[in-house]
Amino acid sequence: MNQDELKKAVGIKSVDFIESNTVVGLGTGSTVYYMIEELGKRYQAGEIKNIVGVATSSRSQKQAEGLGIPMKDLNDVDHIDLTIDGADQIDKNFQGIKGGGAAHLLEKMVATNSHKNIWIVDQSKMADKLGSFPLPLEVIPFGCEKTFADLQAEELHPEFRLDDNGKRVLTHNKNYVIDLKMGEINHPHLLAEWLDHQVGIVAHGLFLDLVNTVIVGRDDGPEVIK
Ligand code: ABF
Repeated sequence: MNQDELKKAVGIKSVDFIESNTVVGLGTGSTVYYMIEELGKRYQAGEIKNIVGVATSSRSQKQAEGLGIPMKDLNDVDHIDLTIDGADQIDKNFQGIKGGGAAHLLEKMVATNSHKNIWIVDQSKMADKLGSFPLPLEVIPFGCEKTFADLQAEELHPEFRLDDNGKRVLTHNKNYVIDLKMGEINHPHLLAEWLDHQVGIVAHGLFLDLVNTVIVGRDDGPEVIK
């Protein structure tokens, strides 16, 4: 199967884990796209009833609304029962890097307010160690050049993420994205701790100790791990 077929297979499989009468966090990305399509199909068929979705991006919000899935803001739900999201890289300890789609701040807000998290990925996302995928940061524009210089001083190899026109990408919250192209991350928890204390950094893409189940797209079918 090609990568898109692997993504579709895990997206469809993940909907098996969504129960009626629950609040579902809807992630962002090309694999999640297939999950939302399948969820919409099963919701419209009455196979899954009485759900509320909480989206991690306007893209997912619009897709779910278009399928008739009732949606609420994170502030308007008591909690989220299950969030299904994609990931950019997952290591052997099921730690993850997210944010390739620049939605990692909202994704982390939803994930940390969810009772359970499932990641759906094609097999290319699995790695022994994190870091070969650049680590995304969301940084406030105010003083961002100072933030950038501090990251350089730590030899974290920062780069502002640019769009096709060479302009700095803006997130949902009108912040910039800096990607750290530092190679293998040997101590993700230590790095996360340091990043969490840099005042200009709103969020980073290290999602540690958050996922309960990973569904990996394999040629012989989706593999459910954990
Ligand atoms: C999302 O999933 C983002 O964090 C990440 O960039 C994206 C990657 O998944 P896909 O390959 O499915 O687009 O949650």
